[in-house]
Amino acid sequence: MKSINNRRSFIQKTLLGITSILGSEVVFAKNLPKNTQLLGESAFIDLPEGKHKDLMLLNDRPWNVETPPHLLDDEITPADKMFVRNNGNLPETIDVSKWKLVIDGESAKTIKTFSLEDLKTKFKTYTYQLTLECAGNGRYGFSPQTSGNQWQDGAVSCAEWTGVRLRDVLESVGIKDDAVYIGYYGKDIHLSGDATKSPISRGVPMKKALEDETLLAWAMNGKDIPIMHGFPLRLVVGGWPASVSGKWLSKISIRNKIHDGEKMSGHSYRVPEFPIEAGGKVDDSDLKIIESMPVKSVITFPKSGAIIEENHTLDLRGHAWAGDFEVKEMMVSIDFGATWQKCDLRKPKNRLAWQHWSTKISFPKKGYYEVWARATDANGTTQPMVIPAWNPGGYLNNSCHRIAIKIG
Ligand SMILES: Nc1nc2c(c(=O)[nH]1)N[C@H]1C(S)=C(S)[C@@H](COP(=O)(O)O)O[C@H]1N2
Ligand SMILES: [Mo]
Repeated sequence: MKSINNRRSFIQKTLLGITSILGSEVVFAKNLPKNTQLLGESAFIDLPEGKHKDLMLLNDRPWNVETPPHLLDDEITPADKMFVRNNGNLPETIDVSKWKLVIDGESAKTIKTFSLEDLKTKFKTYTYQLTLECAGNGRYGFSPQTSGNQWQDGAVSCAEWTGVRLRDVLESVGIKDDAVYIGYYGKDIHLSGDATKSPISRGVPMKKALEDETLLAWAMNGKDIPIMHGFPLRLVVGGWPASVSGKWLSKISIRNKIHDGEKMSGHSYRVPEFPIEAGGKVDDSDLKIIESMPVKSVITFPKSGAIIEENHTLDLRGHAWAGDFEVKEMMVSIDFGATWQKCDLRKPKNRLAWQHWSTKISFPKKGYYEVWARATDANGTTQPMVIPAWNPGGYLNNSCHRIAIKIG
């Protein structure tokens, strides 16, 4: 049995603003300009246990931590460098021997309950590398700013997940012909503490739920899933907003309609059907649920700000991914997009895994440069160089990743 230390925020806030940090009075709090965060808000708070010290803390209640791009350099993201996005508090205690997964719903032929042992012994086990990107990754780029965590470039991971196919388990329960969607429920706790509320309960259409790579996973990178990432059981759905990959999984409902759980409506994970002006309003009925994530890439080496000797060839590398699709071409530019050079691009280990790219570049003379990276998917869709369509939730910013380089 694991008991979990649910950290409390050290920041005391009132309607007027922040009054204390770590129990210390903010003496000149009344002079702090509106909407200004104190530097100290994150400086005194430790990252969650086991996380690399250079991850960036966005929030501690709930935990939201992102990975700077240069720490995404591993081919398979290790646990200590994996971003964390929690909508609620961690489950209080986790007893693996008593953990149950319930399958129910209007479109389930019966209701069945599985222990972890049942899942491990009654079904075939599969391992896949799966890319999980938060739909809000890149939100910091939108102007006007939208509410939510201001993720920069690092709310993405690709780990190796092991478990059983959701399809095999759902078929053993029986799926009625009118099934439309699945919805997940996890054991994390709503921020209000209200046990009747779920912090998040999302899902996917049956077609995605029944894909080979959609897993009920109990292992990540060959070990138990870390507590932060959903121990002991997680739904893992690669290529779609990571919010559909339910952590601390306790129930899946087979629904006869689009799942109506928490964060399936309003501005949550939905974008306008048609382009709107930045900062504009949009009717609820004109918002559609985000499905496959758009084509994107990241430069993981070198770190932005590297200073390189003149006449030295630079080895560049990173990853690229494109939701349900493969990436077919990877290019970089050192002249702000005027010309592009093609990179070596590897095939994915399996469908829905990110792809590794690399290249060597040389620079004409000393000075300041930026390297811009741009991926194109199998449909011919390319990453935009500027921030794409503004939307009220600040989702799907897949503009080119840029790093700064100085030569000489
Ligand atoms: N039960 C539960 N599952 C969840 C969440 C959550 O808050 N609770 N957050 C979701 C969101 S929005 C994202 S982006 C991913 C983050 O996965 P990670 O923290 O393992 O990187 O988990 C998803 N699954
Ligand atoms: Mo997310």
